[in-house]
Amino acid sequence: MSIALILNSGRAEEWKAEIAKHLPEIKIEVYPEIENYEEVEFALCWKPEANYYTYFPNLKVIQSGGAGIDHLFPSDVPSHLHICRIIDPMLKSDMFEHVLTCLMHAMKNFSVYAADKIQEHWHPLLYKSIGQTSVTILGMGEIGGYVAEKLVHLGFTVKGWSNSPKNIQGVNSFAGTEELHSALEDTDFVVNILPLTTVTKGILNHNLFSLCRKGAILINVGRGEHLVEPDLLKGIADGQIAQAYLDVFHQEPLPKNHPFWHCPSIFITPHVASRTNIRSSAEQVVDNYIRMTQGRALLNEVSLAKGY
Ligand code: NDP
Ligand code: OXD
Repeated sequence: MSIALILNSGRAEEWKAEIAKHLPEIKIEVYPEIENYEEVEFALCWKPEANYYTYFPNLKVIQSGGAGIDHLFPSDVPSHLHICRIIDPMLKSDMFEHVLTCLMHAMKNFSVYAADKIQEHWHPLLYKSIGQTSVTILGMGEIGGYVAEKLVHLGFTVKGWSNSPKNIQGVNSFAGTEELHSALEDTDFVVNILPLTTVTKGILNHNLFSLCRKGAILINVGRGEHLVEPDLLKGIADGQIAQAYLDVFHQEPLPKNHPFWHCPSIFITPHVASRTNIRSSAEQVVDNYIRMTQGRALLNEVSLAKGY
């Protein structure tokens, strides 16, 4: 039995060293340097190539190296394989810090002052305080629910939207397509932390923007394919969306000549909102490997039917 690491993240050696600390007697190989494909029962993957799961005839468990599993081609994976993902406190707290940074950057006009500095222009603006600011979070799962809770503690007005209603103190919960309108109306910021599924693909589009207050600000930390890019550019041109903070893109790295690079109202971070902390996440990966060998229930398994 062996573990294959199929990681297009440049972090394979780091993962290998951390897993080996817990499983010193197990063979851990970095794809494509696999001695015997038949020995592999467990694969830790990040953005593998299509059909990767067909290379290993005895594969049982596909473990995502992150929270999302959209990069694993879940709709193609045969149903006898199990897909698991990372749920880790560091993923949640780092995401909260990233979202808070975007919120405060916008509320306190820092991008305007950066431009003013180049012009040596002294021009005080009105700013928003936390108590005057409302945020809607799309996706109230492990990460979105945590971010919502922390923002409420800071004094933001928070609404959350998910498939099923949530009961988080201070958060106004909305569920399902029929309540999307209520979740979005009269909110200053829309933060997308949904998983990418066949249902959520393209959800950040013209229709959704038109449900928002004019001048709302979008923060997308979910996936690039949630966003219909031309609709955002049009929304910004029309003033419906005032600014967008984007961490994820259809194509990563964002291509050199992409219009987002040149739009002053779009702020770009290179998919760094919350990176998997390998040290704090390795234990659950190791635990899942052991559970698989013992035929026990796996941790953080996703539903192939739901796609998340
Ligand atoms: P979870 O699976 O825990 O939560 C998903 C949430 O989305 C749930 O609340 C779920 O509702 C809701 N949801 C799913 N589909 C729909 C739908 N069609 N309509 C309404 N709500 C829906 O995921 P995590 O919180 O762990 O992670 C979310 C995503 O964040 C990841 O999939 C990944 O794409 C992204 N991410 C991005 C990172 C970055 O650095 N940019 C880092 C980490 C994650 P319900 O609760 O009712 O099931
Ligand atoms: C994740 C990510 O899904 O980093 O964990 O995007």
